[in-house]
Amino acid sequence: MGLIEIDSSKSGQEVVINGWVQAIRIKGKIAFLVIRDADSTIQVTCLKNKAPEVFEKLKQLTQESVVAVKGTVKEHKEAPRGVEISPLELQILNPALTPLPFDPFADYINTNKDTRFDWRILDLRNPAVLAYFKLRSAMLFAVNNYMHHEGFTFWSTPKVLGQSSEGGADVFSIDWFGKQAYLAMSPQLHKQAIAGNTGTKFYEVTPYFRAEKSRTRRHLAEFTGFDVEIPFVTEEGVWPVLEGIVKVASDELRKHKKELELLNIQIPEVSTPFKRISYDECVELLNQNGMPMEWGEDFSTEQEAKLWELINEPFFIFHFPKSVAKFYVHGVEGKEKHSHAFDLIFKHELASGAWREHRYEQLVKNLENKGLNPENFESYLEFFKYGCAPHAGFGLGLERLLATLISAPDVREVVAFPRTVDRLAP
Ligand code: AMO
Repeated sequence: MGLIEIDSSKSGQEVVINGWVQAIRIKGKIAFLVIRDADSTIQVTCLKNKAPEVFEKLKQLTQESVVAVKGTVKEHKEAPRGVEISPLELQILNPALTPLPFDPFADYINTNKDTRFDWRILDLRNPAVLAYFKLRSAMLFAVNNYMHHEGFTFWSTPKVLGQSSEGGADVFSIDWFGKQAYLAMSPQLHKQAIAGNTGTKFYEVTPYFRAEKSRTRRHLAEFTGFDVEIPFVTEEGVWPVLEGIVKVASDELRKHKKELELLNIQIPEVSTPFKRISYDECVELLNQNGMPMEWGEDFSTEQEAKLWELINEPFFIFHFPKSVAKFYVHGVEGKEKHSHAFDLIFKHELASGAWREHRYEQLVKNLENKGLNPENFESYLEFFKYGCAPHAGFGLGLERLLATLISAPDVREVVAFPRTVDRLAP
């Protein structure tokens, strides 16, 4: 039985509870245990004369051991939910070594992050840390539900590829039966293949692998992308979906009062549609506000932060220059240097996307213009030869979305076992 289910209505009943020993206090002939499970805690009060065997066993218990307790529910005014357990039997399912490598119940924000991630199995036992994952799960469930109702089909695409999916160098190479292969940096190539060739509205929630040597609070080497690709639309057709996802996520998170209270946070209200500001306007804004920037470059972290300070609500930056856009992005008709690539900024970049280039000859030119060899993209180029619908889409960084909405200090907080430049274990 889950501890959360035990309340005064169960008073007098015999129950069996399972959990971790969070605290042990022995005072002469009376002992108090605090037992914890994933949702709650309960006090077990053992009197030596009433349950002598349990009392003896209790003395050997170490903090964080796993136990099963059979006992009677008793009303107890001062206890949480007004009840405690009077034990009849105690079974030690697995004793924990002592001392623990660190105290998982200390103020986690001020505990050394590396210690916490080294001992994540203990860290995740802190209800506040666990709250991040309950929120993550609830958010994902709500967003998946939204996608289902919007008529999207959930697909899965390969994570081992014959080429770098983003055409970039930040790619992990692996050995694939004696051939060089790469871990997918995104599902870009195959999501285009699927939306363009099947006509379904594609979405996938998928790992991305990036060999970026960035040691920041926003970068992981393995993270989760929420990917969307829609046939027969340009970027204007995908913006409402992205806005919808962010809004549904924020509305869902706001419902989880217990977790928000534990983390002492509030979720910002999101109102849609988001502002749409062109790349050219953003460059002008920065130049007018003491942060000079060359046209044709990508925004640095500082420049993004400055834009956020000036605009202070989620916004799309559209019509990025071709110099910044990836090879698969459609150019803007009648404008030599602009593309249909966009970013969504919410404090920082949460998503990027584009209207894609679907014309075979133009795609080959795009690859060449980026210094990439079309021969390495032969199988991708085949996707466009036999009637591929025009399409647009985006990739949203799931950890960044969640961390932004719940004001987590670092994206690593919302990954159970983070992978970064410096971390490949546990
Ligand atoms: P992009 O490379 O911008 O676009 O990635 C999409 C989104 O993923 C998130 N992100 C990251 N999150 C954590 N750690 C990282 N190292 C990291 N890098 C990126 C960001 C980013 O906006 N194929 C395109 C998307 C598309 O056009 O559909 C792509 O991968 O939130």
